Amino acid sequence: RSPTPTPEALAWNGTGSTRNLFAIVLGRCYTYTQLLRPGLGSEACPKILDAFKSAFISKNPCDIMKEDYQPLVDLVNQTVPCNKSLFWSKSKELAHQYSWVQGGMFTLEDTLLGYLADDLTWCGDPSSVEPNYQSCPRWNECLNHTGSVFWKVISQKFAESACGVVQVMLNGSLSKPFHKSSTFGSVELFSLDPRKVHTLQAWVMHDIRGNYSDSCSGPSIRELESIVNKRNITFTCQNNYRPARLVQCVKNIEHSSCASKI
Ligand code: NGD
Repeated sequence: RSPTPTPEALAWNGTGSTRNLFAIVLGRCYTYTQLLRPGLGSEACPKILDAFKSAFISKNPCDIMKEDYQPLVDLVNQTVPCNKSLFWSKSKELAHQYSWVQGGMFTLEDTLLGYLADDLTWCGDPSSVEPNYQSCPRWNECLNHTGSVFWKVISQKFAESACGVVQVMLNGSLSKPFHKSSTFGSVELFSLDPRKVHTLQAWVMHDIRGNYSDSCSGPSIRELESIVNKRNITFTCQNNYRPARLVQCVKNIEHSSCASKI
């Protein structure tokens, strides 16, 4: 008799799950709840890992629903203080550097759920109880994608809970700093609650070695302004918000825009 063949995992076009995925997620959970923000309670970490696994293990990675992540989301009730939410689009590195140095602001990745998953790749396979380490779908390979659904769910929750003045850091070195199809433009912006959020402040940051351009008055930011105003939220915009520019200056200290203005 021939041995039973092991079923082949589905093959996708993107890189496979991050090696040691579950150890990394569990470790990050303890780091966050025990060292970075004690008070949230680290006892829940094993349950959080289980809920994360259950969301996608043994499932087709292109067939994940928002509901699959709901048990995970329900385990974490973390609120961000008013005036402290920082959204970003195409400016991840600077937004994270700024929020780390500044200390009091929260990007999504400064909250537990975002911290657990940032920069990781994960997906399952219908024929296995392990993550698929060989390949995962690319973001644009399918709609109900394991990773993109996760970020949609937690980005929406993050934006829904924001209050007071909120900030968004955008990339002014791109011809379109604001994209309606980005997660910020399609999920977060429309999840802000105008009864709680009175102002959206945009910081349009330019690469320090790029040319200066007044992106705040350009068509892309005007489109954002009109969406925000229609939602009854006040809009303000600043080119090269000085505290974030000073973070860029750490690596470019000789640049003229880094000179003291005192
Ligand atoms: O096609 C993709 C792809 N598109 C986006 N991303 C992708 N990753 C792929 N492998 N393939 C991921 O989303 C990538 O890690 C990017 O760094 C990240 C954000 O995409 P970007 O820069 O276009 O900005 P978005 O507006 O779509 O999203 C940023 C906002 C921000 O306020 C966070 O609160 O939405 C939240 N977020 C969404 C998606 C992913 C965060 C992340 C994250 N930390 O990875």
